Amino acid sequence: MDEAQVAADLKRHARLSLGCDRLSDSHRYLYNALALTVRDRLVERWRLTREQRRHSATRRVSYLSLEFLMGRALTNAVLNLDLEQAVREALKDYGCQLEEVAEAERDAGLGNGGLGRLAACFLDSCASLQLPVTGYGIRYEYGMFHQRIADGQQVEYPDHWLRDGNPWEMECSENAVRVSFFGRSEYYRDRDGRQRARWSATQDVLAVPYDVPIPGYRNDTVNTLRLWKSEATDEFNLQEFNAGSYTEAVAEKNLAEQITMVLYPNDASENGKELRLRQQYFLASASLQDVLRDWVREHGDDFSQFAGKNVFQLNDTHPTVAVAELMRLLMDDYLLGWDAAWEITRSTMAYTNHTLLPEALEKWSVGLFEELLPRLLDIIYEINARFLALVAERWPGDVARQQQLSIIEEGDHPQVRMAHLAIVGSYSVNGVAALHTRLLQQGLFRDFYQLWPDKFNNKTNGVTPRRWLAHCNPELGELVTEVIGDRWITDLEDIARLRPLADDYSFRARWRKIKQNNKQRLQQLVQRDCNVSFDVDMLFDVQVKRIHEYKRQLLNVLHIIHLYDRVVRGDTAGMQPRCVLIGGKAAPGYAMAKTIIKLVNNVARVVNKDPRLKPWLRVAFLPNYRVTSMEVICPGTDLSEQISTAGKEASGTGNMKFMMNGAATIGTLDGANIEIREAVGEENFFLFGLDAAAVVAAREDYDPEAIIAADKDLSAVMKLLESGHFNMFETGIFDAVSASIRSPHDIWMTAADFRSYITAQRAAGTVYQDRDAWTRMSIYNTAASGRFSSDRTIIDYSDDIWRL
Ligand code: GL4
Repeated sequence: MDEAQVAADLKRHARLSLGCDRLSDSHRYLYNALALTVRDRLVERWRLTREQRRHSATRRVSYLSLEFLMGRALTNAVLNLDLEQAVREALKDYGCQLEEVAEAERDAGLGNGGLGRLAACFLDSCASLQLPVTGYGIRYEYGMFHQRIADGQQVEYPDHWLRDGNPWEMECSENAVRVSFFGRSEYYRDRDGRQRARWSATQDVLAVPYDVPIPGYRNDTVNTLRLWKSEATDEFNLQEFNAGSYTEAVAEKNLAEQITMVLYPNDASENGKELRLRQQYFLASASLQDVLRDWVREHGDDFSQFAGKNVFQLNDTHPTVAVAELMRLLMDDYLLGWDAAWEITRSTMAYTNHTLLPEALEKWSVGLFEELLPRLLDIIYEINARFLALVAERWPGDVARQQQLSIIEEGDHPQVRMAHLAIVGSYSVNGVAALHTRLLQQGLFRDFYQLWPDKFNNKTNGVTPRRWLAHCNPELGELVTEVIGDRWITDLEDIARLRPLADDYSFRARWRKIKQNNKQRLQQLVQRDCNVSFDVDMLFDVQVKRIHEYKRQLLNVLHIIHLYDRVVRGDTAGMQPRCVLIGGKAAPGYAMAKTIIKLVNNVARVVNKDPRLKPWLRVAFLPNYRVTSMEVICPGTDLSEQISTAGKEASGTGNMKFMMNGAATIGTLDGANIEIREAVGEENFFLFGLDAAAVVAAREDYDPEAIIAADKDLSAVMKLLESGHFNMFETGIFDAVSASIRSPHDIWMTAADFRSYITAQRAAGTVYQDRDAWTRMSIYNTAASGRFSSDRTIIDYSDDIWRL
């Protein structure tokens, strides 16, 4: 029945909503008409979900994140609403495939990488589990930059993703709130003689919410992602207007609107720009005001039950100024005393840490805070004074400990340590994989752990099996459903029932056929975007993720050069032919990461143009890696590269997507790799390298020159790299790369893991040559991926932290 209705709605939206006469002329119009058609089916469920929540007594969660890497919405909504049949039928009238129409949608790239995509997977899981969780984020006008490769080098282009309109957002101007900046704190006594504060002479901007529907999987629940856009307030113009400068007043609009103009493209490194702090405060303040306003609407100014009914989950330190902002709102606006406000704050805030890298730990200069957010700084000082009194009680006379723990880092340029503010101000601190949480407890946050052991907990990451299996790998999904039923889609542990089928010859043959089809799709993508010909009979070896030294794309390149060297020397006995794909963006200011991209491209060019290499090795760098490319990449991958220096990758989530789609992993004992290996069994995982403890120990007397000298393969690789073989008319461009490998201070320890990496790669190649053995391993990987569903992660958050 819905088939006819979908077709009719499509036609109606084309005519009445879009004013378009000939839909079939453009996929863009068809996409928009289809998006509106699907959206219609969301809005009523959305209203009902909100309605139900209003009358329910449960706690609600606000997930605060500067990043939500959503990717495309249309196909996701079609899957979750079970509209595929109807939509395909309706599109026949236009001679169109759903896949083609879906291509017209631009990725919502409001995030950098793993951290932002995790937030997106969490939203899908919360809606699918029908949990009352609202995402709060920023509606960046420009998302993650578009990457092109020119002459082997990354070039960034702005991502104006909203240019053609966004059918998935609903502006709610009636719910706009004001956010203040600058000005000063004022203290006064109220009528009862109580000391109070207010923030005066501020410059305000408006935060206007845009709501995005988040459909659960076939359960009629539609949750909300609320994204804030900054706009100028009206009185701005008025003041200036009266002063006779109307145009200048209108120009002020720009200043206010700058706040949400662009996503900062740094992953796992801070950049300390003032505008970034404005974004953080803007998000925190607008979101908290929104929740408090709702509360007051229902309960008046009685906050006694507030903490029992609300949680704010802070996605890394980025929104952590929320700790101080909640104090301010409760005290200055709602007139609570310090103790009552603090009790509410420290029992509603929960903090997730996503990295141990020191360069990513946010600190803001006290001077900047004082100017931009003076009232907030007062509150932070007071929180710190009371906290340090506690520290002094616990460790009397231990001044060093006070300095280490203090929220304020003293010195010539005092700084606010956002992680310390987050830990002090919240009731839960979690890491994102078992090893990562252990390292937080024993290393970075050791003193805090001693003080409050019960605050700390682990929540191993996960990814949504809807997007990352059912949607992106429909053939495999259908095979799985055929043999074990479709329960896995909402309860991924059930996929373990696949395991015995690895012994079934004909099942393996079908599994293999699907992998071949998916490799073909990937081969086409590589042909189109890289102009490199991959061969689906070769092993597809893939590393896609942000380019970062700790992720060691460089180690991968050394392996490629080693294979090249072997082929050129004629040492190909037992060698497995491979296609190596590398993709990812470098932060625009990260010179070494950009050099690594250039190196991959130069090596690829030398390899691909040499006819001797053609039967053995092909290499491509995929430009503009994003959510939508991963949807083609992970189903078509044989071998997943998870080769970070142990102790550096907090969790990883790409590793989980690959595993779910039947790739084997070559990896270090880092992040969630450890748990992946435990789940699939060590015989089905290509392990190499130093573990986290050994990395720390080896650093003491690390001597890469000696390692290189003692390893003739590595010597040969370094020689090729340093001979200019890959940079003929570009003298010296890779000097920094080879110098870093040779440096005793190379904290990424690339040379240390070279030999065991090469050995593990060989082992993978050998297993691949045994088709049945490899297919078994592939099936075992998918079958063991149950634990890595974000549904499991969210159930853990819900049980232990949110207590929903
Ligand atoms: C990250 C980690 O680097 C990554 O390992 C993890 O999977 C992800 C989600 O928890 O968070 N931290 C930062 S910062 N960026 C990330 O992607």
